[in-house]
Amino acid sequence: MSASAPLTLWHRARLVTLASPQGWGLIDQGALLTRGEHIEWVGAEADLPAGLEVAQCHDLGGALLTPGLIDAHTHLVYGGDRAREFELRLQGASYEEIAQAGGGIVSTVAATRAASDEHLWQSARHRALALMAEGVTTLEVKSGYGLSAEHEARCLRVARRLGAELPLTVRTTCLSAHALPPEFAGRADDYIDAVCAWLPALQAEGLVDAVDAFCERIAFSPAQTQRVFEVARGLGLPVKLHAEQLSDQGGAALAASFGALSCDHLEYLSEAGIAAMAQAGTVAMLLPGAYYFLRESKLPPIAALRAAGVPIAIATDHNPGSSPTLSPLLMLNMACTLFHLTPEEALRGMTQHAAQALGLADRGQLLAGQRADLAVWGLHHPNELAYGFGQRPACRVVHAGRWAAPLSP
Ligand code: DI6
Ligand code: FE
Repeated sequence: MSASAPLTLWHRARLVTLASPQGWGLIDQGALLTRGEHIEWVGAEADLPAGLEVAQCHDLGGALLTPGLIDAHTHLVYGGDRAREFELRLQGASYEEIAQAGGGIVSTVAATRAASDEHLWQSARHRALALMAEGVTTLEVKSGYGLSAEHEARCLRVARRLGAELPLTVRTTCLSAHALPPEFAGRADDYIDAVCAWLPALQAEGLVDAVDAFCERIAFSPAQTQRVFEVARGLGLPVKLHAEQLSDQGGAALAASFGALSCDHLEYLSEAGIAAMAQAGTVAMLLPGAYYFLRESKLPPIAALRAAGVPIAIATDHNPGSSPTLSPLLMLNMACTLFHLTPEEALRGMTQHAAQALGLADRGQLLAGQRADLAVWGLHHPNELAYGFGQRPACRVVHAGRWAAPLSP
């Protein structure tokens, strides 16, 4: 924070601070002072310190002001689509059957490898803009559709470019252990060796903030996952895991033993997995879009996660196969209707707890010292964020203390 940067006042707003562990932290007729990229003061307008020298003043006209949304689990960079696979699933084929028959993730890998750099960039940019139009200011982007050193790097470079060219913070995650590419058919351990070998080069190029894997019957075993995590640990990179989505593999406990930032999906999470996550301070990242789109019926153990004090986060899981949504607000709605979260838990899941899932302590609440990443909504009460679906409320975002100009798709 630059102490000499001028002060900016944002006033006539209804603030949703989420400042305490419980409650919205509503401040009617609130105001916020920012200096450079950071929040300097939050409170009731009537309590603004006297004698301030404010360089700029934004009248928000009574709008609702929340922390910028954080979509902490996406697979945003890929080629092609899976609409045909959707039809097959509607006719009765399961996600696992399609994957085992050579469809699923590896069909997106083929389309991604065949896509030009320009196509990957334009399509990812378009998706990022759609998320930003619903309040997103920080976005996690995973690789995992390249599955070779060259194509994983290509996808991660697109992710980095999103952060460089858009008013958006991007955190990248290397998910090379997502599926077995065809050239390694029948040689999963050899593929894991290859992933372990290219990870240091991806990190050296500045492309990796965290490491993820898909630990599942149709993907990689706990032992293979562990090998990738050991390399991550050696490089000082935090880990997270697609765990217990379709079956209980004990992945959550494994990830927790590596101090994972988050375990994601968790429909089949066991009591032991919950205890391990609680102990390690690992966030439970729930993905209602994938649960809905795969027509799952086994709910993640929400009540037990709450009882154990495991922080719950929510994300879009945007990807072409299991969650082709670009609506974070729809995810808030589904977190309530499908997963029985309260609207407040859902919003906290896409702000404060999502920040924790990315290892970012500087965002997710409206507090002095946090980054000035804000979402300004044409709504009256924060419970409306989860209540409507498909309504597209008026929304503008502020990134690092500045209005993000509306960008054309
Ligand atoms: N679990 C998911 O839901 C996504 N990846 C994963 O490991 C789905 C990816 C896809 O089907 O393309
Ligand atoms: Fe995912």
